[in-house]
Amino acid sequence: MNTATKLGAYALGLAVVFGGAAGIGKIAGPVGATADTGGHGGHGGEKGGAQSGAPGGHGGGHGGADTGTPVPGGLQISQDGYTLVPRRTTFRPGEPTDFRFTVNGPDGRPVTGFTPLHGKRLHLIIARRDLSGFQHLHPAEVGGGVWAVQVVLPKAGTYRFFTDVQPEGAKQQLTLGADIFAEGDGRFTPLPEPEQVARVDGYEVRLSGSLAPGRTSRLVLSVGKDGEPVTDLQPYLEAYGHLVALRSGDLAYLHVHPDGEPGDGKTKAGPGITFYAKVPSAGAYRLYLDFQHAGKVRTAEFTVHAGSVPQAPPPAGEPSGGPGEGHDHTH
Ligand SMILES: [Cu+2]
Repeated sequence: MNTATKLGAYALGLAVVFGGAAGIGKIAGPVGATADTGGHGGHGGEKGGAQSGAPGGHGGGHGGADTGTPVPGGLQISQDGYTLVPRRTTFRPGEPTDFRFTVNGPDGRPVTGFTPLHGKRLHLIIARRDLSGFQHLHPAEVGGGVWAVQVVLPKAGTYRFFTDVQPEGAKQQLTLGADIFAEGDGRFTPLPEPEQVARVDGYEVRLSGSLAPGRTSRLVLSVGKDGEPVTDLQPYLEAYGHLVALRSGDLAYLHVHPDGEPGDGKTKAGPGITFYAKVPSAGAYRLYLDFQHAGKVRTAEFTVHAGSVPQAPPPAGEPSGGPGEGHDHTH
């Protein structure tokens, strides 16, 4: 916590890494009133509405709001010439399995040089496609750029594996994602409704703040235990908390860093951990907070809606207000 390089990394990380460093500059730049920000009014249904994106825009400042938007992390298995290559893509559910993979570089060979991100050269994040079953692991490099870690996929289904890395020579931090399958019939769980409090292992974590699409939002997560605030959180990966956000529907990956770090003379060891997050669109997100207390890392999970979550229109011809045929919509 005392090296200048780490501080540098954090200065970058203070805001948000969404699809790499390219997003960072946007935060400081002018955030204009794009059509979508906070858009409650957008329901109009007038025929002019379809083509709302006025060409040209206002000066150069925006850099073309749509075309300049970086693709969120985690959606691609290959980006900027770097590719996530798993040695296996199928698991048996519930069985501890040696999972090995490489990150191959533009020359097609496994990358061996990585710049550490919050103290680790590689982070492996796993979530089931329904956003359940979150895991945050740190594989070991076993030589030649091959990474290995024991993984259990608890239930049948499709999982997304993300590697968070900064290969030496890469322009930016990369989050590469690959689908991995746990064989068998999987039942998918609907995303839990938004709640302000998450409970894990006797801890309760309270979320305040909200996510606004396209804008930087401040979130505070407060950790309590047995009704008392926790004020002796332990540093984990050079912070008091790590927050990952995944977008429901495509698992776009957002890695959010806390405001401040242990040992900077102003960041307290709880109960509140402050984050700045910028989500790229309206929608439902699942937040996963890793925090360490009494020697153990735990994960608190929240569903958060940014803006108004897009809704599909009812099927054409369905009588409005009437019960759908064959479906039991209890209300
Ligand atoms: Cu990690």
